[in-house]
Amino acid sequence: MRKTPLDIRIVVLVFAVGVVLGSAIGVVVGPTLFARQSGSTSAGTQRSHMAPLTTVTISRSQDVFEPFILKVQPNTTVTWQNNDSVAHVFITTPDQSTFLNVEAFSLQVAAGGRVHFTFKQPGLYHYYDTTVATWNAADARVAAKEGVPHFPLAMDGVIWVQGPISNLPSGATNHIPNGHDEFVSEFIALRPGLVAWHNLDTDPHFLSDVLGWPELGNTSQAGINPADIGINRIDGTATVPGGDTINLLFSTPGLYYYYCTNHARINATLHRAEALTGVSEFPIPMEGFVLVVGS
Ligand SMILES: [Cu+2]
Repeated sequence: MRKTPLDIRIVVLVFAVGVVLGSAIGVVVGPTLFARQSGSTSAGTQRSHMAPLTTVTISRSQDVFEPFILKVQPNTTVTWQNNDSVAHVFITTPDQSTFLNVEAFSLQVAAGGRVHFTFKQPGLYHYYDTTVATWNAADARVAAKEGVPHFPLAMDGVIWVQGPISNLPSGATNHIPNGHDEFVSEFIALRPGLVAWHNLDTDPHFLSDVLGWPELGNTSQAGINPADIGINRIDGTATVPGGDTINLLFSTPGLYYYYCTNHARINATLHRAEALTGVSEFPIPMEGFVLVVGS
């Protein structure tokens, strides 16, 4: 027991020496190398289960971002590691709001290379690869180009920067347009409260969690699908005059990723919803996100 204060003093001394040496090296080698050095450190430490995950991987010949959803804290530098044999170009979607794509980015990463972006503002960032996916402006969705390895899954991804967002409502609505197998808003954000989904389509639609989140067993990813929303049926106009509405209470803050079990299925390897053949918006999956931000 008596050894403890001594150990702390040694740790403090070692830490102080490290800080002094570190700043000296930083001054000598200059900011460019220093920045690159910190980037490779974060990529290296993410192998540990306890370190926050900050890297998105592009595997060879897959044309998907892994993980599909990455949660980070503000001021985190995210690295995209391109293990593919071709370059990739990816940008945020044109969809912008107070919580979505607050800081737009456009990045390019060479084959075998890596690229970084530092996220300062809390919110959601939805991005896609412009060479193997397109932006469908009518649906405001990313769509996969035919022939990609995981078709109908598109090469898109979501970065969730956790933190407070001002002026969020305490309730929200979404609906399913008549004749469309999709939710009109892909992304919704609110303080803990009710979200109402109204079905203006003829046939029934369902809401359910996409299973498998948080993936990777890394505690830094906790908060993605923090509570089970169950399987919720919303009857269409063929059954209920005017279509049915369901209200779901989101009391636990987090990012909820859901899909319609009637018009999409879960890809268990990538933990994503993929469109079923024959649905109206194919290859766009009937999926959506609800961001619940606590105070
Ligand atoms: Cu549906």
